[in-house]
Amino acid sequence: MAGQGGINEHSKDQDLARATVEPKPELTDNLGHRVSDDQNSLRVGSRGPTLLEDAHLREKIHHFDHERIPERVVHARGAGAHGLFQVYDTAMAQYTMARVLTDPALRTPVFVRFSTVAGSRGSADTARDVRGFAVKFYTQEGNWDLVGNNIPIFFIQDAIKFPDLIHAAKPEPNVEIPQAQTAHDTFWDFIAGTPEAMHMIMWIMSDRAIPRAFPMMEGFGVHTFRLVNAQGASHFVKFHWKPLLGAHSLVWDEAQKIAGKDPDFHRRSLANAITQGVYPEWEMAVQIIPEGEEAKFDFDILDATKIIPEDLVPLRRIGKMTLNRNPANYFSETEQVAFMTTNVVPGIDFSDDPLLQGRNFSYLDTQLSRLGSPNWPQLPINRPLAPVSNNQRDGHMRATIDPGRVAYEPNGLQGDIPNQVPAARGGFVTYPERVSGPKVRERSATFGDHYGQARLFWNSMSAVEREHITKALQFELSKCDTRDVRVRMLGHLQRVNEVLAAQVALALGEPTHTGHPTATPSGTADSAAETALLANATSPTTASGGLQRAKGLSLVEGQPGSPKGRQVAILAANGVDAAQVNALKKALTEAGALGVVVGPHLGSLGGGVEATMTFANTASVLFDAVYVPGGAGSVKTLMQNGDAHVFVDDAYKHGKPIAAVAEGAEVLTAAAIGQVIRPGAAAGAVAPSGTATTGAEGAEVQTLSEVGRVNGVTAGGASGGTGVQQLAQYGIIVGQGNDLQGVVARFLTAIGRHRFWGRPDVQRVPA
Ligand code: HDE
Repeated sequence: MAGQGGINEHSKDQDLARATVEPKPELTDNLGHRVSDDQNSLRVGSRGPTLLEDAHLREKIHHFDHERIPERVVHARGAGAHGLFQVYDTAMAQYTMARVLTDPALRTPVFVRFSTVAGSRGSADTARDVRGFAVKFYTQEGNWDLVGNNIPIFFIQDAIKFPDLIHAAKPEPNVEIPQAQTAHDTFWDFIAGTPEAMHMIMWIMSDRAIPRAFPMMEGFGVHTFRLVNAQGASHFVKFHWKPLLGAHSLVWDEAQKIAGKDPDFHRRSLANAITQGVYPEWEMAVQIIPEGEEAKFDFDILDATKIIPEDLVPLRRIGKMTLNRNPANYFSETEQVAFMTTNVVPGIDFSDDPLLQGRNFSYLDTQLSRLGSPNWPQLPINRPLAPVSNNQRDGHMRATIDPGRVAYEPNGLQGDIPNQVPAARGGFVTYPERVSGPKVRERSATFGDHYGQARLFWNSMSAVEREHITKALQFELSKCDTRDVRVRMLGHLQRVNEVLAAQVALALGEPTHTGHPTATPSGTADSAAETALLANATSPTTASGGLQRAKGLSLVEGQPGSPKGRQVAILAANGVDAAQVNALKKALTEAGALGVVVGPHLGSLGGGVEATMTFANTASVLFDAVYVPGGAGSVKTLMQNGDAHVFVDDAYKHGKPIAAVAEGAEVLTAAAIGQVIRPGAAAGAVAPSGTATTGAEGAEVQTLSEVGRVNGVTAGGASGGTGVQQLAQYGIIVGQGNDLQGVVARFLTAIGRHRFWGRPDVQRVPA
């Protein structure tokens, strides 16, 4: 149904269709001349020089020479999608007059662009970085851009430091190394001198900075904005996006490997999800703070380095965004889209957050430099659905024809139109905030606490998440060449948490300053001993509203537990048991997930099973789980295939669910993990819940080869023996062909849990 103003969810698609040109049978140049020869340039004789007269050659190469525009100075690497947003009800009308947030009949078209920040346009998707999460709503009152990130805070408090931050994070200017990484001297040198960044450092060293997929990321408007209702009353607001698939992450070893195996991992999976009809969805949530109540917090709501904990101001879920169409042309849509924080509609306004204020200058400026003309709002992806009418004319690449001799106001010749629109008829009026004070270059004392919320975030993490932050810092700082930079950072970490600082110090070969026990840092896998130490390592908070922990920060909290959106590798070769393949594929499809058969070659593996990927063209890290069906011939081939072993070893190491049916379990036994799960070996491991234990539970774990035996003994039993149950706790599902439905059901439940941390002896897996 068309909403008021005639805009509905299809309106932007129809608008873009007007600019879309389908290929036609006859080749022409750009001015419509039909081309008879597109193979040979015009030359004197067949071996002679080329003629200047060859207008076709010149035009073709002229266009090619100018096909690039400057990439974004930040957020250069991105992927976009179209969709719609709809609020649930009229409840927000008490806070805002923005129709997009108050009229549940409106299905407002949106274009969303996700991005990394530091890397160039061709960099890998899985770099450790903040992700941009920019939403353009094409509302009947003009475009509203919510240009946010997947982390709710930022590195700096004042826009004046942004160029410094970005210069430090980008490749070092003398050698342009390293690409899309913060693990280098200049970034950490800047951070070591910027204590206000410490809260953000905790977030970007956490799993949030290596998301599994764009649709599995939260989004945040970051700044405090302002809502204004029809009576002119104002409330402060924070915007959030909550993914319906839950928020999930990669592990660092995996993220690095994906960067090589498929640098387009996130971009590809977004496009595939939409093609498959598994449409990414987020609920919009808001935190509302009545004007006048902002002073009750022991932090400043204008300080973008602080969250407002959900425990203090609850989230209200007010509407849903669905992405359901891929762009037709990357350049025209995803590359040319121009977001601006200043794009707001009546009912939404700014706060005095100095970072937001600075952004409000920047985005207009950057569009000119990237798109080259003040007429960039006329580009199809940027032009609003709301009507445009003003006295602006001319400029490079003006696309409209604005008739008549009147291009000024006031005028009598044209009846003084276009004319101003009073607020009562929808004209935007800035909220008349009362401000006064001396002109100063000063930061408010209320912005002064730089460590309190860093500790709140740290405290709110599970043991495994603390381990991941610790390992990320060990990695990043160990890549800094300059010792002084490393040591200065240790000083800051000491103020966040002593045990954290000590563990990072050990990895850097520096003395620890703690009376706590320490554990020797390990390699690429989680260290059970380190995780156990970190489990109890908390620090007293400040600037956190009296909270020691806050809701909604840990990624292990409140996730939906559905396998939707996941991709499972089915390892198979000729002779695979087709029924076992089909049972899983069917169950996955019904759950909105995908099973992909990976074989030694593409095509038929017998019994109607088709391999669509090969051991050479894909890898374990590109999947969420691994399944090994039986079939004697298939299993025999896989047992001798080192790539199949790496598939299950990597999956084990990265905490991913693994399932094997019948003889399929022998592939697990033949891989390195067949050697690492043994009685007693799990002492000191972390139980699947993420809490540290010392062994008793783990000690019962059977070796995988014993599991194979148990399976044999209990063939026909529903769940096998103790060993099978123990393994299931670690997300390893084994069973017989006659319990196929049971295996599949348990596997899907395990996939819904995403990861199983604290598997025994994970450090020994050479993946
Ligand atoms: Fe941006 N930022 N930013 N930023 N930002 C840009 O605008 C800037 C900041 C964010 O997908 C640029 O069109 C300044 C915070 C996203 O096209 C530029 C400051 C947040 C995107 C710019 C910030 C963001 C950008 C580069 C400090 C999270 C990508 C190209 C005051 C709330 C949008 C462009 C897209 C892009 C400036 C800080 C998010 C240069 C000066 C904080 C998601 O204008």
